[in-house]
Amino acid sequence: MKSFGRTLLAVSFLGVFGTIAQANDKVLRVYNWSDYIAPDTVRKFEDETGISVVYDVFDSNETLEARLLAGKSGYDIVVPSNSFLAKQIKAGVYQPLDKSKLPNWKNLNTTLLNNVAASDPGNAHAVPYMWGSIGIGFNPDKVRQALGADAPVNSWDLLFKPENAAKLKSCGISFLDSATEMLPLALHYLGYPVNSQDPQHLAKAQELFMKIRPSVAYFHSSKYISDLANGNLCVAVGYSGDVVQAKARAEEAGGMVKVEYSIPKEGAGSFYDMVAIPHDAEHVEAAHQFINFLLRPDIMAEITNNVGYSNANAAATPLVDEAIRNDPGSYPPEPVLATLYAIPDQPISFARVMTRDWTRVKLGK
Ligand code: N2P
Repeated sequence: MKSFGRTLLAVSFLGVFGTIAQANDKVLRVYNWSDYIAPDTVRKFEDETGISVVYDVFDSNETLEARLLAGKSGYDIVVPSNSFLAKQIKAGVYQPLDKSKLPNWKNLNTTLLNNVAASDPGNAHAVPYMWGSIGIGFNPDKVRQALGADAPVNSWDLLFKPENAAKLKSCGISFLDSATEMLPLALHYLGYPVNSQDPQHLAKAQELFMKIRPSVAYFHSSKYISDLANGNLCVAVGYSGDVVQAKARAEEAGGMVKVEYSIPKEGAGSFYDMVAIPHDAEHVEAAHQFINFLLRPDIMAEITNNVGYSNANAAATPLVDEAIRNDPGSYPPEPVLATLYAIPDQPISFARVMTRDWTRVKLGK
């Protein structure tokens, strides 16, 4: 009886621990940008693998980096932009990928892989996911009402000339809330190198924003999608695919509100967002399974079709909706591509200086 009891105890003990071990293997914690996946991507992965995904979102590299540098993030998959990746790799934030577990790696666009190898030599730590530009999302009817038929929607003058910003104030202007993306935009507009660390250049960039600050409704990196779609904003400096999504939402709502995206003639910032596994991830096997799943052409094409960003998967291109492939916001033509600049990769210490200056811009003092 006694021994039966002990066996029972041992069995239940094993059972409990077996369940815990299994539960650990069957979980994946993902931290991705908001509005950056198809509605059923995660469910499909869960159905196919039996792994349950905890899916959280952020809307700026600054937020993600704060989580990563604070210590254990708790995530198995994160998606930094290439401008943040290199320094995070150097800081030991990521583990190398086990490419033997990523047979779908072969689907990636090799030119693009070479480009991102500048931030991650040998593509050892990260997989390119999507890329895009930071341009102007606008409501053509409202902008023309405020500035006339010749409104310079193809130029950053639309926002950086205080007289234009003042006329747009009543219909709403927003900027992204990201020092590392918005200050280089002002530097570029002023003709300074986008990666300038010269305090005088930075002061001028700050001044440019200060002059139009009274006309800005808000600084936020995701809210503008619904505000553009609902007609609550007339100009938003935003991410290409997010504006494409705003346009799609406005059309679905009946098409009363019009939304367009412009890459200004002076050029715009571009980014590659990269999928990586933190060094202290607990579910490394599941993380590789998820990355390999994302690298499937059908899965990747479905994501692009829903979020409006170009992906890095050559094999997925024929599966991308023609409307998206022909949308110059999502897939800019060659001459426009040539005007894009890479968002600079700044050391953590200088990024802090930029964040301090940006906080002053937001406060308006
Ligand atoms: C998704 C924004 C992703 C692009 N909402 C910025 N890296």
